[in-house]
Amino acid sequence: MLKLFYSPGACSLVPHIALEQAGADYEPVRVVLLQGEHLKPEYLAINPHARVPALVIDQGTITENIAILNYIADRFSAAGSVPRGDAYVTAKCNELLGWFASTVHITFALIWRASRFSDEENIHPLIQDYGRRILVAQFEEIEGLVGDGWLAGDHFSAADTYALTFFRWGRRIGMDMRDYPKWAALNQRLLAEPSVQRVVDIEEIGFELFQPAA
Ligand SMILES: N[C@@H](CCC(=O)N[C@@H](CS)C(=O)NCC(=O)O)C(=O)O
Repeated sequence: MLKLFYSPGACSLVPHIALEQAGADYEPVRVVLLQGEHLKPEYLAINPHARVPALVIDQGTITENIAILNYIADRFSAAGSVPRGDAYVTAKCNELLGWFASTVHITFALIWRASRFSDEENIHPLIQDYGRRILVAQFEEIEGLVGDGWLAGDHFSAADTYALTFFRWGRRIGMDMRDYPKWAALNQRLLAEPSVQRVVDIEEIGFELFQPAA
């Protein structure tokens, strides 16, 4: 059976929803980042980079969200991960995932993990402040990408659920998410999906931080 190592509300939410949407036979294994469980030897044996998500399959372990999501897409041929069947739509979804993982996610690291960018503690507030400023521009870009449907293709994909995850993180750092009404509406469409509801329940992360109120 597959095992997905996740932390509640972390970017592992994205493959968690993809597995649930695919109807996969998998075991969700909780690794609570706030309690430092990802730094313990047991978890470092699974992912030496000390990050979630990690997906353990029969052949070995897959880390890195984009690799995991493309594996889920190929293995299950189901919606909710990376669309298959139209090479352009597949590429557009991966394009968004690449930007999210390499840029927007890293902006949150500037805010939450400033020590990763400098060991001089006195400049950490500057790094965090810079992160907050560039995040506004990135969030505006996400808002501009959202239409009436989904971000890539005619069904929700990992691009949508990654954006859902960022929205919640925006609330966590106190951003006024009322500035992004189209994105909030995208969240509502996602939260109406039974697979998304099930994962919110499994991870026990509640619905309120997905709502726009500041
Ligand atoms: N490049 C990795 C990054 C994963 C990542 O940073 N995950 C976060 C949770 S959202 C994490 O495990 N953070 C632990 C830490 O920063 O110590 C990926 O895309 O999978």
